[in-house]
Amino acid sequence: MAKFLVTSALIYANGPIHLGHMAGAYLPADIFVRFRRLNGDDVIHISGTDDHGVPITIRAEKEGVTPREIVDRYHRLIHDSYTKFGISFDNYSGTSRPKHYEISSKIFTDLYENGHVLKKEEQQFYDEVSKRFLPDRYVEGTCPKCGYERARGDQCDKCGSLLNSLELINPRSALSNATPVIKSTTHWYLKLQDFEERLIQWIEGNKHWKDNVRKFILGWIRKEGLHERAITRDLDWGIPVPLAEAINKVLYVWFDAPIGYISSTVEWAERMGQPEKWRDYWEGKDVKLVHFIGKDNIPFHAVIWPAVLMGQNEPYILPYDIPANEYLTLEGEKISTSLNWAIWINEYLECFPPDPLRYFLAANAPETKDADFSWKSFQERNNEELANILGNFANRSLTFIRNQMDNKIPKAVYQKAENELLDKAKEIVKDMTANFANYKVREAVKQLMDIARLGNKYFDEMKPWELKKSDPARLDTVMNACVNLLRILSIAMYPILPFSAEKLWVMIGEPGKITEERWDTLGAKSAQPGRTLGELEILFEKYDDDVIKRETDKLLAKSNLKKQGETKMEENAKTDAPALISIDEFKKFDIRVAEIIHAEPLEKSKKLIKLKVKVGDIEKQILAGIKEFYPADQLVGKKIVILNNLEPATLMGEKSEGMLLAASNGDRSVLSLLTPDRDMESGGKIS
Ligand code: B3M
Ligand code: ZN
Repeated sequence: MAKFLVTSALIYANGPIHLGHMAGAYLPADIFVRFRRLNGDDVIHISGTDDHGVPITIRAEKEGVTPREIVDRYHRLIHDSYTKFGISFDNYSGTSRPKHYEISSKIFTDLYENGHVLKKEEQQFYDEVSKRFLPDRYVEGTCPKCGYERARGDQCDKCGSLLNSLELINPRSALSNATPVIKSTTHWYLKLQDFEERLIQWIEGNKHWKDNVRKFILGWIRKEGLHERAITRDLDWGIPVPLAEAINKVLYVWFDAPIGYISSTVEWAERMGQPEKWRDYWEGKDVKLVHFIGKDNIPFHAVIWPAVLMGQNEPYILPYDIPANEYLTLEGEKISTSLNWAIWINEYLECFPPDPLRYFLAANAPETKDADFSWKSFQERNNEELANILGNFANRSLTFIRNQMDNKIPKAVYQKAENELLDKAKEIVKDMTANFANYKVREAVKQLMDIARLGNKYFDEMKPWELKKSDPARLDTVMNACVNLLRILSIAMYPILPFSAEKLWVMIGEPGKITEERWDTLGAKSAQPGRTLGELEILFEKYDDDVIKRETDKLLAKSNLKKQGETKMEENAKTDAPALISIDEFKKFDIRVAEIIHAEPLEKSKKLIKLKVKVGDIEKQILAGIKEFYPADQLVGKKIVILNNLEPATLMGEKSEGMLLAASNGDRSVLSLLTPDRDMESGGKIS
């Protein structure tokens, strides 16, 4: 059993949360902790809102309310979205609570007393219209590193550089739009250079970090260097700098925000009635501290925050891992809150359950490179994977037991097929362990579907509807195996699809809770024969085109992106729709009934079967990629449908003089040859 302190980034309490946030940090964190808990590890998941900084005060000024009102409103909304989306925090706090002020002041004081803080007079932008200094996002301008025109005073969103606002080209005040003047003011700086050697050694030693994080941060240090950085600001919203001479100065939001991880853990310990218990985690040498964040937060978590921790008197541990994700785009475009090009989680949840989106974001997680969300691919993943594969296996198995077997789990005498089926599933689950442990959720999703596919294949091969008459004892065994496979599936899907997993658990008649199960002993227990199944429900609803169109229309209607021209989504819609053809074009296709007179698998190929067919009086050879779906010897005598006038081709040294027509479902797990509905002569024309 290992011990984990898992944190998710403290999101600014200045607006609702969107699916990019979810994909970047919160969902991967939740999947990880749910897996860890099932694995029997000691884990707490800590987060909260980031209540300070310019993002909050700008919003408050725009609305003419206090920062407190903004923070309270969005803290509630954000927390509610997480809860409904199934993000399972052990504690959710906020950085404007008194405990956080106390701890942050102490952390600043330690650094100060240990000589790591420097006081300096510096030049800063000042807005003469609003009569204020302009920290961070109060100034915008062109990024000196990459030329992006909407860089903010503290950071460029385009290239990720941390900036000093004075470096901005063409600066303008976000308050009045005026060009600011430069004035001097006093600030306190954290001397990052004091920690240079330790930091670099530490980062270089963290070979287990994801490449995108470790390489990024080493490159960042090389480029930016480690020098002093201002950790105070001229603002009236924030934690007052705990020095008598610091008047009207607050701690920089990025200084106090990560301290929120500690104060939220302290709050948790107090809530547990064991106020010192937070030390077991923050000071436990055996504890793995894992920060889930988005890519733009890497320098703060991998350099500045560890430096702050290194400068403390308390024996805090350093981060063990920082599995930052890349970005998620939306319909091919960068998510933008200012242009309202985003899907807000609270709005999504008004129309859909959480699991389909959890599934999509897990299957398309931006783990090592950017990934995209589109409503169309959401529909495909939901309908073709969740509903057609996973949901379908559960539904057909449990419906059969309900309708044909008294709704009770039958007893079993397993034969080779059942042992193989369940062993294979357990083998896959074992492989999933390493993927969950290494934040490779995309891989885990594929494996989950593989288990469900095994189930469907077994069901198809065993043909329970035939066994009902021919061999009722065998039928008992088969359906018992299906329930046991569903039992394994429920546990395996729980980290990603917790709501559906719990539903399925009840449907297969399990009396306890999934969370009482253990990942490592999964499959050692089995479904109790004789137990009655729970009420059957549809696990995953399918979404038809109307629903998806409603959502894309909604997205376009509320966004300002459209005003800037056609979106990629609209362009794609044009090219995606199959082009219309005329009846004359269709007439060019010579489609005919053909009779298979000979079939043999092509040795050298995994997919191809060599067919001899008769089309009227003519015999021809066709190579068909159906080996995985039909044994060659069952094909002879079948009447099929072919495209007769396809240009001949040579495949693997064999000629092919036509194409057989077949239907397949989206993931090609099932393929079905088209055959005429009535007996037809070969050569019959199809029109
Ligand atoms: N609030 C930035 C963000 O929301 C910042 C993260 C703080 S994590 C300690 O992306
Ligand atoms: Zn830039």
